[in-house]
Amino acid sequence: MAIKTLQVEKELRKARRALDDATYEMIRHTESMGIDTVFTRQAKYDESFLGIEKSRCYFGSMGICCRQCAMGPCRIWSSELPPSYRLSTPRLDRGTCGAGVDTIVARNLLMMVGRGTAAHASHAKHVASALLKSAQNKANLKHPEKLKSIAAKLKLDANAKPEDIAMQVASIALLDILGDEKSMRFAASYCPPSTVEDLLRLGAVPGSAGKELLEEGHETSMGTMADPGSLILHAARLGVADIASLIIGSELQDVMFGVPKPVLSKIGFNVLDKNKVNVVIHGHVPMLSEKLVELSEDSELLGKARSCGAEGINIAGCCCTGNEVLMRHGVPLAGSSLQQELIIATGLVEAFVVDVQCIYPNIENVAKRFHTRIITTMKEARLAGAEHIQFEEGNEDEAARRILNTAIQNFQKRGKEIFLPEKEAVELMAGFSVEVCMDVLSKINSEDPLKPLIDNIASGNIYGAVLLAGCTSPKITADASHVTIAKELLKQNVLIIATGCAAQACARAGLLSPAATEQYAGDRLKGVLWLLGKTAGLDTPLPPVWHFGSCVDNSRVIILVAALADKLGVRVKDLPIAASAAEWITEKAVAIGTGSVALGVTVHLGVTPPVIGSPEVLSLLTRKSEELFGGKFIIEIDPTKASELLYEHIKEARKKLGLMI
Ligand code: BF8
Ligand code: SF4
Repeated sequence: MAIKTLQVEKELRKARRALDDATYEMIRHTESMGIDTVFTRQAKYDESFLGIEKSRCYFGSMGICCRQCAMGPCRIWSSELPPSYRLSTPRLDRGTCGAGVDTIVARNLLMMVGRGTAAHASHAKHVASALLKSAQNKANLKHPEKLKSIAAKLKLDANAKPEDIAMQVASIALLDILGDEKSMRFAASYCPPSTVEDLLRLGAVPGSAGKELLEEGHETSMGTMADPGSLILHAARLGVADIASLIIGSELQDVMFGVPKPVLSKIGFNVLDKNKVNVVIHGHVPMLSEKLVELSEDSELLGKARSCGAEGINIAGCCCTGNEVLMRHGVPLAGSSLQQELIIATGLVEAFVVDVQCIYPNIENVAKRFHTRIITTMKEARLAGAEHIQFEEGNEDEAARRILNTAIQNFQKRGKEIFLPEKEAVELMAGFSVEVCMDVLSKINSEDPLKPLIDNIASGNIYGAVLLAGCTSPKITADASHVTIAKELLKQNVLIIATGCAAQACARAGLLSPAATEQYAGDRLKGVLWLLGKTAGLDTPLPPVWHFGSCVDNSRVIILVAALADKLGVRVKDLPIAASAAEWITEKAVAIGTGSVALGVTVHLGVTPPVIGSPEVLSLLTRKSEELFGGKFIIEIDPTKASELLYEHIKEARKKLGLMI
């Protein structure tokens, strides 16, 4: 069965490369200019030559390739491989060292989870170090309330001076990331006690993220851990370390930059302004971008922009850094990770500023065709030909001014090759957070804010909730899987929460607007969204898809889910909820997905994971994990079928809880 999923992917992407009309138009525009993008490169893998498919490597797709040592690389024979592969590969079910297919697949998966966790833990480290520095400098902490709530979770004295709490919180966070600890305090403090019990029993409570990563590096080195079960258990432990790292990053960013509140904004290439200096910010760590947003209204810089003939400075976001500044300031989004090259190809970007993660190396090549200056800002993510303006905790002001000055000076060099698609930018509402939910709910029941939510779930007005998370993928029709799943489930009164590029896909399809509630939500859900909208002081319903932020903000959803499980006295696995990474791409998505499964969440994957070559690993992830952790992966490439499976999962949970089905 397994390899069929690769064929389904191919059929889906043949239909259309991107669901969004504006993206589609930009792809055609770049093709007409001979500019190479992620979409054209993906298409090359679909070509045939003399009847031979130039497909992606099937060994890699199935996870059955090992290049851990110089006796290899080794590739394992499988009856599922296409004939040409079978003929050119020795019929061996082991590598030269004797590693079997299950070891190789499990080892490869653990390494993916490791890299994803390293990315999030490194992000968390930057944020914790910045908080520590602010506390040491006795800098004014803008959001002491949030700090108090973190202190309460960590069982610290919430009434101590803010800088003392900040110092303790940051120190605990840094120990969780780099210390030689037995268990991560953020994991143990934020997960429901029943989950912590389960994880302890299974040996899946992580030491620090760094310690787990060190052991992961050791275990996956040649000739070390060969037991697939132990490798997968370590992946689960690292996944939990990943979730704890998300919590650190997201919670501490709220302390420094504020808890998001509902904001109205837009998404689309047309948020770029022909009359202004356009600066696009892309990546994940929002510390420098916060400053760029602030200084885009600085009178001295605005004066300089005007003297260069521009009407002002326009900041637009891309991917998760974009989500961060959208959530806190309403900064419009130009696009998601997949659109990064297309954004530059509008010819309207003076500076494309990147921090870390999901940055395509090819942006340099696209930028060379225009006047756009690519500026890297963090030591972890440099591009050989780009200008580097180093951001360090504490030099934000200076670095941001240099960047904006560079962009302003570049405005006059803008060329004539400007192109914007016809489709206008789409309006959206973002800025959902746990605090916002509790605030609105407490207006309905101040004594017990979760009660109205639970009552509506119990009655079936909210049949369940699904988190759409992760990336958008060119391996299928980009955006289409998220949007299909959202629309199908909304009809069935399932509330949709979205983060990362998935939220942006929903936004492009108009699902983040109150008007979408009328169009797509089932009647019962519509009633709840109207009630919440009115309670929040709006004269519209809330949108049917709630934008909960960037990928690190998946932690917000975990915190909400933990609160619900706690309140109901049930385990996370018993709740009528699920998650879907329908178009996942990155190792980070694998880490978050694995961590979520370990916490008891069922996670759908809509792009074939590189584990299908091992029946044992496949079974561990899609079946046995449910017995052990309560959560499991569902692999289904067709989004309509995936919606049915997610709905069935929720229905089953409702049945077990004795709720109306
Ligand atoms: O961390 S969804 S493509 S941007 S990995 Fe990357 Fe995937 Fe987008 Fe945000 Ni998340
Ligand atoms: Fe081959 Fe074993 Fe070396 Fe992997 S570790 S490349 S399976 S010999």
